[in-house]
Amino acid sequence: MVKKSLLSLCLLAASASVSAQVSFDDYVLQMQDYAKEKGISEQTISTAFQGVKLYESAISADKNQPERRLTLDEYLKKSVPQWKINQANQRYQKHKAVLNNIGETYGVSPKIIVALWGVESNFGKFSGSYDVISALTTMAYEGRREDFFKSQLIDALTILDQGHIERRNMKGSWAGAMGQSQFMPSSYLAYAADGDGDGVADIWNNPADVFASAANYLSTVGWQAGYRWGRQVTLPESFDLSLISSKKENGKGLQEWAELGVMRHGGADLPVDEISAWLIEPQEGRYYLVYDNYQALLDWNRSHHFVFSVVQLAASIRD
Ligand SMILES: [Ca+2]
Repeated sequence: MVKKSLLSLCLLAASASVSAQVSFDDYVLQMQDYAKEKGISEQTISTAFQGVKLYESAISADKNQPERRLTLDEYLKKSVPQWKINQANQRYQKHKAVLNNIGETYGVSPKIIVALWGVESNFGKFSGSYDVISALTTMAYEGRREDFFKSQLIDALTILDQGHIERRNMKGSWAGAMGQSQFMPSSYLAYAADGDGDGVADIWNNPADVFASAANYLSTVGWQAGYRWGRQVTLPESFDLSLISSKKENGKGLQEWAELGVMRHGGADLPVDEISAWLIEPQEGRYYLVYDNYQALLDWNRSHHFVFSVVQLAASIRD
């Protein structure tokens, strides 16, 4: 009896966590008030929320993200297939002049820009067809990360308010990542840039704007022109593995690593440079010393697997 009532209490609690909120329609009204408080114009609010809808598919996508963590090799096999390498090379050749120009302006590697484009949206072919205002409102309503998505929603409304894109063209992923660079609205406001000089940062349709926006992002978060992202290394026997860290703050100068016996993969000496590096092990038994540029990519997406996809795809591009 006790057990049974406990069980029904649990069931009640479980259903309450899903639907304790107001209805979606009422939630939309709350968001409109919230947007007004945040200074979004009446006109934008009235048009932006017209026809806003609950995306059940976004909620299930959010709940069904893969749980099993693939090894780095398994992940790279899926994320950097041969056809994507071929595409990256074709796109690089096609847009070479623009890419080199933008790469020079921002001090960012053109190959990394193309690789980001490929990993994020398959070179603009898959940038998401969700209505961004609806997707963000849905994710805020779902509630798992309500504060984050409410803040992204306000940023999306700000983008509309500032006239960067028309409401009906503001498309993205189920989580609200927009355009060919898959920028969240906050990233758009912080980093979107105009690559072709027409005064608009159109990350949805214009490759030059996509490249400039990605380059602007990386250079702003600390990309160092002329440096690589890192390199695979070999550790000496009886190395202190507690020095492995996923945090840049635990970096040391290359010279220090050399004194600890760390070598390039294959056994040659590390290069001599003042640059700080930190030691990661993205797959068991495989070690890399990584630099500021790795951190810049990690800032873009906190997944080490993501960063390795980008650098591997970039490395496959020939001049
Ligand atoms: Ca433009």
